[in-house]
Amino acid sequence: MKPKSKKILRVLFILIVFLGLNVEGFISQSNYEFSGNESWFGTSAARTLFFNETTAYNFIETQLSFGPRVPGTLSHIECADWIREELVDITDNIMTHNFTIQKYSEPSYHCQNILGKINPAKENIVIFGAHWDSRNVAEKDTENQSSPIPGANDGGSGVAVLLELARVLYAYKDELDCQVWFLFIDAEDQGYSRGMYGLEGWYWAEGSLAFVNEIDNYYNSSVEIFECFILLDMVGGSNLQFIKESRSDEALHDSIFDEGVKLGYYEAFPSRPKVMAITDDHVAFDAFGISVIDLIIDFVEGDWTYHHTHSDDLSNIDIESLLITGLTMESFMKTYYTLNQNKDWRNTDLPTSVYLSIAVSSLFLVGLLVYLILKKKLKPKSTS
Ligand code: 1BN
Ligand code: ZN
Repeated sequence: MKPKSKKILRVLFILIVFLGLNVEGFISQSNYEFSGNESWFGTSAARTLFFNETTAYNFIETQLSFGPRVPGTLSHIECADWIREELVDITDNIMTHNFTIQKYSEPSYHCQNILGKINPAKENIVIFGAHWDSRNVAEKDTENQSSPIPGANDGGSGVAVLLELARVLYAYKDELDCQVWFLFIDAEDQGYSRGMYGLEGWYWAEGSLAFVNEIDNYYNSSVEIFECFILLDMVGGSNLQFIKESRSDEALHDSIFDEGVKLGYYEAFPSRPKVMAITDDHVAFDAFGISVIDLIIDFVEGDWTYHHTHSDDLSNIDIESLLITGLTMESFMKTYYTLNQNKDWRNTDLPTSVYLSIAVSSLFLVGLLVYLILKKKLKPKSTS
């Protein structure tokens, strides 16, 4: 091969490698596939988000000020009225789903699911849900097991994040390409555990079941489509670490965890989360055919040990956990619902970045092949 041809080939080879590495680098950066400690990125990305953790914390405080939100109590009615009042300025319309629960010869209880809608004229619907009732017993405490718990985390935190999320999303609702429902679910937390019912004979998640049974009264099934149901339960405790709830949709789970990691929240959204099946408000929505996720901690063996005890109070709320959850939810909405990127969460296609990486790698291999062929062809024939 002539020295000039050799030089051209060498330059060509270096160019191919350089281009390949750069495009790969750009792709992994644009998808935030970081490794190691990248918290600087979390700080800068978070600046474009508006979720305020102090506002959310104050929402928990207000709920606790009513007393335990147990169906059949005045505190329960007062809290429902307060949620509706809060929704007036941060949603476009508010509906109440009234229902009753009556078991055996027990009294009948009036319950209410409260729904606040943003952008009700849009076609696709994202639902954020949280239960707002609190448990009537403390079966996991060593004392006063028959009296109700404060429910700061179990109940209070989900409601608080939903209200603050509604406030921030409402402010830029015109940029969203979907409806957002904020569903405050009653009667979730009175089921049977360790020999005790919250309210005699009640199942877990009665409120979501009642709502889904009558969901046709809240949307027009011929023009509106459900995107997903995102349940927040116990999102405000210290040492926040979410699990992979096994009924949750894989694609939705992965996208939400990726969103958290993108913001630098590696501990809250671990790469290998514990897998657990939890009976919660997402079950009824899943059975209805909506993609769901239950964003929840391991309340059985995890680090937050106050579940269904009297210590589920403000002293065991970590304001940072409210921020982590709120920012991740807001970021998720910005990523998937501001650019007409509505996604089919049940379709578990590989992410675009994977296809792009494959395309770039193929390009690199083709280039390498061309180089090797040309090198062989241009090689001067041996004269001996
Ligand atoms: C989850 C959070 N649950 C109540 N609050 C449901 C549940 C609790 C189901 C304990 C089984 C046992
Ligand atoms: Zn509970």
